[in-house]
Amino acid sequence: MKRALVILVPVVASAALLSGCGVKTAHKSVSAAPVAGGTGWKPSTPIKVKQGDKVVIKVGNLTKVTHGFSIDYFNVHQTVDAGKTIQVKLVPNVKGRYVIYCQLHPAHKKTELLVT
Ligand SMILES: [Cu+2]
Repeated sequence: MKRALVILVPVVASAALLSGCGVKTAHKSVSAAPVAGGTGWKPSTPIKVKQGDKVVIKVGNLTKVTHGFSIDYFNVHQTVDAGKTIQVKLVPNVKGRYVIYCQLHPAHKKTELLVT
């Protein structure tokens, strides 16, 4: 996973170049929510997007505490307060499975961004 950080800069740069070029926008939503035995993401299935799409993820929080939303590869590290919604935008230019996790709670169940 060390290698991902090295590749990150060109990915972000090309994402900026692509925006506004008629790229398809994919709207997704996921929320931090109570699950059996703790906190997880709803839906818990991977968020599926296509390589090169402009992805807008609405991240909600159905719990009573602040949660994090992180995807290391795309340098996403945000927080969403209880009952609030944030928008996370990214253009995944590399296919793969990327872990989505809460950086505030190690026990928070993870999900994935699946780029095909
Ligand atoms: Cu959390």
